Amino acid sequence: MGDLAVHGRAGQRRPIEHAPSLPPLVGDYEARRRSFSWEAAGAWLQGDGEGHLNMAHEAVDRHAEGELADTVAIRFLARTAPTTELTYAQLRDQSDIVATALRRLDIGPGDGVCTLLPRSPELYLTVLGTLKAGAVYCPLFPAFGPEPVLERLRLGHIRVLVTDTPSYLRKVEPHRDSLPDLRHVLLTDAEAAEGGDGAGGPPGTMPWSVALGAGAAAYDPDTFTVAPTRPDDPALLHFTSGTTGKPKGAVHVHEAILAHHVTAEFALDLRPGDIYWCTADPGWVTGTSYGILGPLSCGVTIVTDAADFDARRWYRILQDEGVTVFYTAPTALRMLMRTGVGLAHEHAFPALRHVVSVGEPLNPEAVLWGVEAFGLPVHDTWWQTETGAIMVSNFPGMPVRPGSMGRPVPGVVAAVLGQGADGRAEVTDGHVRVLGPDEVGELALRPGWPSMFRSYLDDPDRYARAFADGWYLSGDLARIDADGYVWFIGRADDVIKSAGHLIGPFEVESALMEHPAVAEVGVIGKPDPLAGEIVKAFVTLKVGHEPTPALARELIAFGRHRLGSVAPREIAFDQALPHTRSGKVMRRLLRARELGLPEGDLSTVERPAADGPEVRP
Ligand code: 6R9
Repeated sequence: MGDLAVHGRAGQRRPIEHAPSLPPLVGDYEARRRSFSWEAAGAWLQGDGEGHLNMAHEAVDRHAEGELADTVAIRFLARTAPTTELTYAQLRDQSDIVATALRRLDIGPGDGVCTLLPRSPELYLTVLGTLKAGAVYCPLFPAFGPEPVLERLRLGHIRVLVTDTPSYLRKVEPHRDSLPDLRHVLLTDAEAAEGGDGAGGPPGTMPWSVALGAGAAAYDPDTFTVAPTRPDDPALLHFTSGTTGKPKGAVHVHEAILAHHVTAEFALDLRPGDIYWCTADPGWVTGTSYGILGPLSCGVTIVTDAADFDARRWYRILQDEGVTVFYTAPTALRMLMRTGVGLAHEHAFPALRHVVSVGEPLNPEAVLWGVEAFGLPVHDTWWQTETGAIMVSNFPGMPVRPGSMGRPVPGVVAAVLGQGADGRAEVTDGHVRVLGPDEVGELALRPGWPSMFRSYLDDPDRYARAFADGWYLSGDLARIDADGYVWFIGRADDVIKSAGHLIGPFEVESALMEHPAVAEVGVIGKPDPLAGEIVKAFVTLKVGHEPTPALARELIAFGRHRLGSVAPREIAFDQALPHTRSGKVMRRLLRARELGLPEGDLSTVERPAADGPEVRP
């Protein structure tokens, strides 16, 4: 697919009353790329002048004294309660108080602090307070069941958990004895008991309000100091689930904030004055890097919503809050698409300037739907828990190539490496093969950006295996075209080998997505005596379409017409596909279920696949 010329709002289908007043920041990508160095970009960091650097200072405190002091840093939309706000100055003071409260609980450098919370003021304050105390912040998906919670609390040697009473009682309390490292549980909804001295709530817990009250009483703004952390001291711990085995804890350090900042500016186009909405779950790496730290470092106003997905509510937020930059994920976009573009057109988004996506392949169909719904193409970004920040992006102002993830962030070197038999990069005598334009192999990056993970917690071997010959190996297959655009093929684990062809699931899924009845697709390889594997597609339908054998036949013909021999041979209709909590279609699980294999680690599954009727033509 060719370039989509997107400069400003030219070519949109709907009239927009207000032209955008801000030209994109990146401007000339080539010039930015040539002149960029991390060292020079580091001049943005304030530090304390003595070699110390703390993320929370760079994200918040640096704005709390100057022109942005009274700017709203975060607007909290609640399900039913009224909206609340914190300015940059208030966010600084309140996170100082949380840091003071944590210190009073004897929490300091290196200690792990977890949240098991929905998007709420307590979550944001815990993140910043933890960093200010020099401790390490670790988010958990609020919808996690007991097992993944306990496993991560144990693996992370977590000392403090901030959560609410129902979550605590159900997920943690019955196993508290097996968590010797867990010293404090702070409950955001518990009340202090009458005449309380910290009591209230279940035994072994403390109301958040009591801990905070003690912090507030001890807090002196004149003498408070942010922990003097070093640039490479641990700051964040993000668990990412392997396809099998135990979750990996990727450790990030304080200087990562420079990459969060630079990429939030380059790829998300953020600057003071922006109203920014990131829909990522706070338990996911995106929720931290671009739900909190990156955008605050740019001095924007963040909008957060505590409610679950609801298409009408989302359009209303975009419209009524005057959102200028919207960062979301392909599943969310497909859920919007499923309700039809008419609902989008009942609203107006004159303030919206940039719509961005992350987390899994963005089908060309979704890019173009953005033009229809918002008057803006969706811009894709690619990165991983391990990279900590966006590595590849369709930059604002650069022609978007629908289906491509874009080009490397200035300061990041990407390459595609030749594959061995297992689909991963082949290492011969310690060396890898760097492939040429359009050749398919494993996507690799030259380490050297500040948000690179520095270890997998307690697992040095696994960390070592992520590198070869000076490259970080992503585990994704891709190709890079002659103009430097990176095209996603699939996870190395998900690629299908059929009759001698290597088939990337993304290409097949994108082709089927162009059929008007299709809402979402996941494809897998199913063993076949003749071809090795054949492609099987699991399809959910848009509102108003019925799963019939005739439609299955039509989809197969549609796929064959577009894709030829790599088209799916079997179609199954499902009510819903299994997703991870960060919105990725779990092809591994579709395959395991299809083949009756063990399902492996399911801790991050968002919802089980409904046993929808399977229809074979
Ligand atoms: C931020 C995040 C990383 C994996 C990554 C890849 C997939 C992410 C993508 C994408 C295609 C994109 N992925 N962005 N695939 N196009 N734009 O997602 O981190 O949860 O660790 O997942 O997600 O497979 O390797 P994480």
